Amino acid sequence: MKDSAILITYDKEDAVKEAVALCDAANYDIRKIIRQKFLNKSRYGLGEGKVEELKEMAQAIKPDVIIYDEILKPSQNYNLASALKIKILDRETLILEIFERRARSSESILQVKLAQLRYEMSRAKEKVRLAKMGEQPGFMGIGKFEVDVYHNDIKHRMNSIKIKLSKSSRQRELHRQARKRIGFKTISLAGYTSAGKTTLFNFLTGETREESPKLFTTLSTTTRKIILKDAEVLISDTVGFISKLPAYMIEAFKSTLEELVHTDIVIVVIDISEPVFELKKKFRSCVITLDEIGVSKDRIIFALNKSDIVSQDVILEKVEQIGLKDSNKWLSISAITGKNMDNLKNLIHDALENKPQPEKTDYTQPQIEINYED
Ligand SMILES: Nc1nc2c(ncn2[C@@H]2O[C@H](COP(=O)(O)OP(=O)(O)O)[C@@H](O)[C@H]2O)c(=O)[nH]1
Ligand SMILES: [Mg+2]
Repeated sequence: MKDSAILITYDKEDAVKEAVALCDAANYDIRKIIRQKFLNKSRYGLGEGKVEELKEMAQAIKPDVIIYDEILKPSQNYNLASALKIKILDRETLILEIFERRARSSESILQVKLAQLRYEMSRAKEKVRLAKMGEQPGFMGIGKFEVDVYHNDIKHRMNSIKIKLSKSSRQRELHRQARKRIGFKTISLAGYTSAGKTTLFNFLTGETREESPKLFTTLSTTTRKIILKDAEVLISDTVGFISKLPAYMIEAFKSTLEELVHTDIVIVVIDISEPVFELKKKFRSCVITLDEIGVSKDRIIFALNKSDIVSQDVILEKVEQIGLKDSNKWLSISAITGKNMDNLKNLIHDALENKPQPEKTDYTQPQIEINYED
């Protein structure tokens, strides 16, 4: 059973779509969406009138959580939670929950834990201040802690995770995971949130209605077996790239992408209906990140999705602008109408057949920093 949620986000179509896709990735069932021109009004993150409205709405809907698609200060979170008597998740907590759900290897679990502690650390001071003011006794269970004790405790936990990480066995686990899949070629869907990965996944898996074999359910809840031109292949939906990702989450994010390293083909799903500026930025960040984690270029296919709402001329123009013009590894598709799906399958099939030997990549090398923030 999914937990239910009321989602508060911006009054912009793209923001709503992204927020909905994030809630979906975290497995929340959205019962209601509140759109706001501005988020982060001082006391509650919302205007007081809106809070009253939300109170009534929450009484009727009784959601398990309220998801607030922005960062909330501890005081705002506390005020809103007290007013509504419901757990509040801000955008960063939501993203961390998604990573937590997706983390599989011990390294990935540690990376996510580390990011969660960083989140806590950045809020520790204010939490302690709130607790000390006596206004919020026992707030978040830290009322009895002194600021230094609390800080040191988080620091201590972070350090012990860092030590474990330095000894972790990512390579070994990845190989073990790869061995489990032996006998099957694998395809993974990557790309930004709301590009249409899940829609494409459902289209491709819905066609054959092949049940996931028991063996693979332990690998991932989002991996299924499909028939691709008479061959059985495994296809996985992945966590996806997230725009406005805070810098401290980047390692945790990358660790959730590790399954891509041993996938035969990565389909990067791109929302071609987005403005060129966004498109370029996202395209670049996908390509760089995949390269960093060790996915070689010849294993990537670009699926330019949502072509049902963009004219062919515009698509070609955008293809040129993102620098894909001379590549034969892209295709415009529509996961909704099914446009070009047979061609996509052919392209995947051919890529699987001609799959070159995996390149040797040293994953232990430090990686170049890139800025994922907008
Ligand atoms: N017009 C159009 N919308 C699409 C297409 N594929 C997905 N969408 C919409 O884009 C939004 C995000 O899709 P989703 O599959 O959840 O994206 P994900 O975050 O990448 O898994 C949803 O509202 C989909 O209905 C497409 O081919 N055409
Ligand atoms: Mg999805």
